[in-house]
Amino acid sequence: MHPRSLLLGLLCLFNLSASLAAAPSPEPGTEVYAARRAKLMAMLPKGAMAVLNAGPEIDSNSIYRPDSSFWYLTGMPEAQTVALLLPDVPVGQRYTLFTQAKNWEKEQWTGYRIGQTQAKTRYGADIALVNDEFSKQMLEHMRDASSLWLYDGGDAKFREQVLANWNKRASNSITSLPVYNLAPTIAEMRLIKDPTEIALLRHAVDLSLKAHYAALPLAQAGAGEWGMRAAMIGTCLAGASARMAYSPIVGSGVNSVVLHYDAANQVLQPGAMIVNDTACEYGMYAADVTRSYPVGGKFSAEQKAIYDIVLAAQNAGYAKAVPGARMHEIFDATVDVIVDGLLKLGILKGNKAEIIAERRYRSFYPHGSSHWIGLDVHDAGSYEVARVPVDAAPHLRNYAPAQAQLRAGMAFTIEPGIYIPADAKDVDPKWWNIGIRIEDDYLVNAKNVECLSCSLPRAIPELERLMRKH
Ligand SMILES: [Mn+2]
Repeated sequence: MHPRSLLLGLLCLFNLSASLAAAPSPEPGTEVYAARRAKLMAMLPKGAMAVLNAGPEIDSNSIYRPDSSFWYLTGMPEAQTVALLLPDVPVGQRYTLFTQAKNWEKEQWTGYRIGQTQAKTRYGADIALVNDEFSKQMLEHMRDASSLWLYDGGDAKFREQVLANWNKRASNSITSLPVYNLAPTIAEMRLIKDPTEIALLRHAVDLSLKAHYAALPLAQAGAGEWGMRAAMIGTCLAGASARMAYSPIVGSGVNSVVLHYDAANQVLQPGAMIVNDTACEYGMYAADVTRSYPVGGKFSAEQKAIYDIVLAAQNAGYAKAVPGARMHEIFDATVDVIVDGLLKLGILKGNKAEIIAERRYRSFYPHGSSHWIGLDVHDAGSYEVARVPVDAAPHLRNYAPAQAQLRAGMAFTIEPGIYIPADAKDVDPKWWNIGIRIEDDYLVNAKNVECLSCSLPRAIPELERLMRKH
């Protein structure tokens, strides 16, 4: 290697690591959350009262993660927190946080609690009370409220308690006292990412690419799926991820055709196809990135033939992804390319229009092309599904006829795939156990749609080169 190219290479490495320096994931300022709450409160009718729960502690074995919509409006990381929003009371009294009481004897075991002082100074609450106060306060404010907007964060017990009290009051009222689920309203806000969110999402994607680079050279015969998984988790956590964006999928051979295989306990067999669908969470934001390549890094003719179709499908989807485009146009474009390609290889047989109308491609392409990303890997926000037969399969209800139009600030994936299981009916065995998915993350800007993750190579020669580097 020429000394200058070595130097350039080192500089590139340095820049990559400098831009992803292992800083603790940032806390956006209280003004960011205050602005979101103000926007939400402006949408609520006069006399509304909104109650939000941070969500239950599900797993004592991992770091507590508050519900995404709760976080979106509060930035509060602590369990057993409830937020009360009263849009019509004077400024300075509209936002109450109910949090755990400070208690050193308990904190010594399970960690410092935020407490009521910091709930105000660090998290912007107008009023901060211990969570034991919630029931009493709730009843008091219910007397003045004319509608209830509830977000339970997945805590069914909380929902029942709040609803029981509201319904008791409503049943004794001569005017109607409606109760609404707040989730769709917050979801529509979350669909359009603000600059703070976009910065965090970009970082989550960049860190995820670093994880993929770490895994590529480990795809060697005799090694384990777990080694690739471990390298990626290690990269994410070393980059200050609190957790992965989702359970990593590193499936080789027979597991490459299983969409959500996450055991990662098989030995890599020479030449077997690997689907690696792994990404980091950063600052609560989830990336979602998939690359597929064979163990040892040399594509067979059959693997290459399928790979080229999937890559062409993804590019065709991206070509449709312009501001104003409807979500289903992306999916339709991927289906068109995949059906053409599989017909040409003789894996699908028959008439193209019939195959598409009967959705027979689903034997090999059983999922949608796209979903929103953000605080959740399958992020909140409607796809504006229309014209769906009542008996349609769930994935069709979710994706295929999605009328949602791409608007600036939306973030989503394009992830076509082809999966040919062993014993696939009427399919030449040479195609069996080839599973390939290519998934990238996209951001809608004012005038274009930007691929955030496409610097991670997708072309076969580049992938082969990266895997040989070992
Ligand atoms: Mn995905």
